[in-house]
Amino acid sequence: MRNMIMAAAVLALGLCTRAAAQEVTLRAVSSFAEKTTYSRGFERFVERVNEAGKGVLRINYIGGPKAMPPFEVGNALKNGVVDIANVTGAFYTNLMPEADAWKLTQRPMAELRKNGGFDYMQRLYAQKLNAVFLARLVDNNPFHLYLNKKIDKPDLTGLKLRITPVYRDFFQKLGATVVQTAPGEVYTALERGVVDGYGWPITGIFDLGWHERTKYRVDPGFYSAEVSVLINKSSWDKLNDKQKALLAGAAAQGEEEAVAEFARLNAADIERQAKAGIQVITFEPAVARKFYDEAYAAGWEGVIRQSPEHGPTLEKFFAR
Ligand code: 173
Repeated sequence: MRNMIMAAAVLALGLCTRAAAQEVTLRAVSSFAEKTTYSRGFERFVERVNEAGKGVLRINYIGGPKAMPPFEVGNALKNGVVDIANVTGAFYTNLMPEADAWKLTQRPMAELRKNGGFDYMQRLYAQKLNAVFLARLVDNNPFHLYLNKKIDKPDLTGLKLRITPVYRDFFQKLGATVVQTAPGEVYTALERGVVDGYGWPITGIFDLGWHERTKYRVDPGFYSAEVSVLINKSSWDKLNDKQKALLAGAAAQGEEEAVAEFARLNAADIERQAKAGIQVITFEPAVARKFYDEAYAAGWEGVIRQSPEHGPTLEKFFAR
């Protein structure tokens, strides 16, 4: 009898160890088109995890907006329809309006991870998105206004612009009429003249051919684009320490690389835009300064209006 119990115990232990050692597969989507600027950092993250994670953990990258509409990615992540998402805060403001505040950070992520700002957001991700924020893979990458009609001052009255929540408050404050679309609809909107321009970061307008339909870029840029890798909280909690360390390691590496990577990409696309004949609209220094400051003022007003509870605290952590 004693031997049988011992044998059963050994067997059970063996099964447990084997279960714990089994490779886990996580389903992932990106809210940006595959192999374009805002998916590349994430695709590098996936490659690193899958390379280092053989036999331990595998990310099954299902794809971009062809697999799932960008504005539905937050919901799919929250509900566990996918385990991992590459997505920007503006695409899930319906679930977590505070996520759009990442665009307003004026401090590096390394500092936010120390000053309490990151931890504050991480709690909101758990509460509102049932998610864990792993890494910001896009940073140091300003947004711009791109136009097909010339302006000589920061007055957007009479212009119809393509937006996401990133630009809404700012462009409206300057008098624009706005229409929200996913990135995948921008080309057609420009082609048909449905919009006179659009908001987008300094990089990536070549990915979907928008340079063919863009006459002007307005300088200066404003804010700092954010795209991050998130994981469903239940999926995360089920992982063992080794699996968690694998994801956290690749995430940390990606976040560390973002600032320098985008410094390089920004410079390259500024040059490429000039070569493509896109003209730069600038304002005199005092007007440019006001334009820039108004962007932040409108941005924070918007965040605080949508989240009176958390907006003011986020401003203290994020702003300079
Ligand atoms: O313009 C957008 O679609 C948008 O909000 C965004 C955010 C981060 C990176 C690129 C685009």
